[in-house]
Amino acid sequence: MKIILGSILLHSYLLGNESNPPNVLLITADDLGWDSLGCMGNELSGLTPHLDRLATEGLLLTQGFVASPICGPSRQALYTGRLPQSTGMLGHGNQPPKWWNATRNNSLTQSITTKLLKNGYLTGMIGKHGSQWCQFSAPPHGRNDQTGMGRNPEKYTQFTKSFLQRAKEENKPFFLSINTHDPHRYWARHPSETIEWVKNMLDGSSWQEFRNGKPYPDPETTFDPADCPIPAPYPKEEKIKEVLATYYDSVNRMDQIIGEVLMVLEKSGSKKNTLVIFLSDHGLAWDLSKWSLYPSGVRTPVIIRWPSLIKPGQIDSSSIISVVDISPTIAEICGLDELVGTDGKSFFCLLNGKKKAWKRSWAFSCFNYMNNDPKIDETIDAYSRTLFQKFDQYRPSRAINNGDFCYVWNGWADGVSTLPPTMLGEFHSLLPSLAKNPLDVDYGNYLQKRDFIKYRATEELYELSNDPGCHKNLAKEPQYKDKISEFQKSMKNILKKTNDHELNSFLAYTEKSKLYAK
Ligand SMILES: [Ca+2]
Repeated sequence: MKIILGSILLHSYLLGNESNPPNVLLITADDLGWDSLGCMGNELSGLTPHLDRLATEGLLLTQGFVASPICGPSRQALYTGRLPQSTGMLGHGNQPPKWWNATRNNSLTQSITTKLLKNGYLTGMIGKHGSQWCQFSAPPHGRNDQTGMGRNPEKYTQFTKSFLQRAKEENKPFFLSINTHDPHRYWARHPSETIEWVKNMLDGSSWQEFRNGKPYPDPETTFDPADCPIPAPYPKEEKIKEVLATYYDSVNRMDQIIGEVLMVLEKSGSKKNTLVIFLSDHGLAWDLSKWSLYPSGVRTPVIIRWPSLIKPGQIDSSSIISVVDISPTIAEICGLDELVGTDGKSFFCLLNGKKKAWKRSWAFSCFNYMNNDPKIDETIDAYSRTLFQKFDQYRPSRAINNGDFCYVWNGWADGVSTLPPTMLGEFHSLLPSLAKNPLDVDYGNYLQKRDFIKYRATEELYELSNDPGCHKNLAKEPQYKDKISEFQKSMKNILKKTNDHELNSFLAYTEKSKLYAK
């Protein structure tokens, strides 16, 4: 009762004389690196004009972290406010795994979309999926033919227009989730982005052809590779710039889609009382980013605009937020009671100028599965600490990021096990040819890096102020002993609190490492 009353009071306070509850427009990018926006410091001219403008109209939080560097679990955490170990949504394929279901259940998990729907909101979605707990007022527009494979601005504009119109006709506040597939691979004009591939993706559906014969236009930009910044994990090589130019073209097409959707919102007259939130689901689709727990894999900008409350032009570069905080924040702003079992908390205080009240000092992220094969899943009845040895798609890693340091524990990295081929991407395959004549003399040995990507180290620590690309692992350096203990303690706490299945394995590792230290 107390909570409900609190919500109502807060609601009235928030809205002042405004009698309508706020609308929510949640926008996600797919596989967008944290530093690939102009407002995040990317110097490529004309890259993301619409998102840069959105940031100037509201608050840019530069230290956001997703729960997992892979689509499925990252998006599940966004909508439920729960970490993967709490929902059992540990990766792609069969989820939760049979062994997870044997000891835990997720029957209490809630999603923000379902809660809003039950509280009178019109809820909708276009593009990449939400969560099994997400209910919408109408089936989500998720199919490739409905979105032009997530790359056709026109499809997004039309959908948004008719959705906002419906909200007006039904006199309801709305929650709309807009999800672009850009800049997910294939990046623009990739040789594998053939009409055959498109046909396969469209699964027999017909489409209206653009000039390129595809159901979406080529990006309006063709960035010059010479101008393209190289993110910190990668060597300064011409070949890297060449490939990344096509990524940046795809980033620009993503920005175009978002710009058009924001224009529809503005024209509808709902801009002032609509909370707009933008974030990425994880980093760009290369080794050391996607599938990795370094900032390049899990850090995301979070842009929030809400003219009714948020002062424009704010940049907050110090507050750490986790993706699991987003749904609790939406719930508070919309006057709902709290989501059950959430691992996050509302950061409303960061929006109304009461920053001191925000207590989060680090964010937890994890990786579990690439793809859990149903047939193999059927054969595994119980979790064991050696599961990763039996099944190369299970590669448990845990991380804590606090903006200054990145701490990673790879439970599978025993010096023998490797990442599966499905988690070795284009950068890994480029390295041998680059190694023949390496141009970046400061980068280190390219072939050693290739091995590192494949095998990793059990424990990793990076000091980001002088090593933003996470190249120098400090975990075994004596002067970082206290820092390591501090991170191990925080890790133990979060694994215990969330009943993480890898807790005992982590405890065994820390005990063993203590013995070695003696
Ligand atoms: Ca993704």
